[in-house]
Amino acid sequence: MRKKGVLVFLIVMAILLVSSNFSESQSDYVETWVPYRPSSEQVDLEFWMGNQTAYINITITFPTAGYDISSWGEVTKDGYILWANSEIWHWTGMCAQVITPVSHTYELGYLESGNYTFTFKAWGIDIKSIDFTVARAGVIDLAEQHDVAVIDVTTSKAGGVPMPTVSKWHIANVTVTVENQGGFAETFNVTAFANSSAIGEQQVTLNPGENKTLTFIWDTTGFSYGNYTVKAVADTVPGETDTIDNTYIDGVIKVVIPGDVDGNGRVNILDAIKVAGAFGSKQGDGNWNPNADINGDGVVNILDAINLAGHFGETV
Ligand SMILES: [Ca+2]
Ligand SMILES: [Ca+2]
Ligand SMILES: [Ca+2]
Repeated sequence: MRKKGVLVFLIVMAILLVSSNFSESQSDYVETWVPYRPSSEQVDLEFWMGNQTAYINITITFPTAGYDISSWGEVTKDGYILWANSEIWHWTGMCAQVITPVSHTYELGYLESGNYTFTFKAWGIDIKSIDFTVARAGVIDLAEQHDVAVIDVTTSKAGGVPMPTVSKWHIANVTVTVENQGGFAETFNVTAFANSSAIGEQQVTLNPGENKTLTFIWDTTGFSYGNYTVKAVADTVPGETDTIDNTYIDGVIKVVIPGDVDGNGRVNILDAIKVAGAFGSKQGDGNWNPNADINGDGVVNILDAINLAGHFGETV
């Protein structure tokens, strides 16, 4: 009897315990926001540099839509250690059962060269860290340098066969691209040359990193027949040390008798055939031949044929 009494007592106690637990969990089960910490597997960190500024992209993948980030935290820095302490919440009530990635970008600002660690925290606890290296060889210098450059020169006769030719008394366009590779806004002159003769000069103002394309029109009227090296020169700006890139040499272009399309020194039937072959074409067309555009107006038409006819049989 005594044994049985103990058993009943235990059963009653067990029932009471279960029911009290049940009622307790029932009463506690309210729909509310509770602090939440993701696991490191849920967090993806990616370091990148842009415009001399360091950034960390973070993506947290939540298992449902029932999460909220009230604060991503401020980036804090102590030497080579950086961190941000976030505040993340989980909704205990009903929510959409969809995997929900949430992304953010931390701006770390300007960092000196070195090896760094960034740690993402939630509610003061480390969740995930990423190590990264900032290598600024030359980059620091760039920001402190004055450096302009000519990065490309091309003419409207580029691609002419067997060499680019421009008819005397007519024009070719010389297209010059200049760039500010330094850290200061610069205003400077750019001069295009045929050999040592200036074709034209233009002033340009460029912000750091900016580039601009300038077009010079080379009128060959005052130029003798023969080969010319086309180049462009950006004037050295105050404080500039890298001056080699201020000059860009495009190549050789030949000033010829109007109509000497192939530049062999005589205007003959072979030149006429080349004009005929490009007749009706303009820049960009399949049969476009820049040399056949004798008057340099961007199309090969009757005006070019007339020009050629006017000099037919001439030799240099
Ligand atoms: Ca330069
Ligand atoms: Ca010829
Ligand atoms: Ca033409």
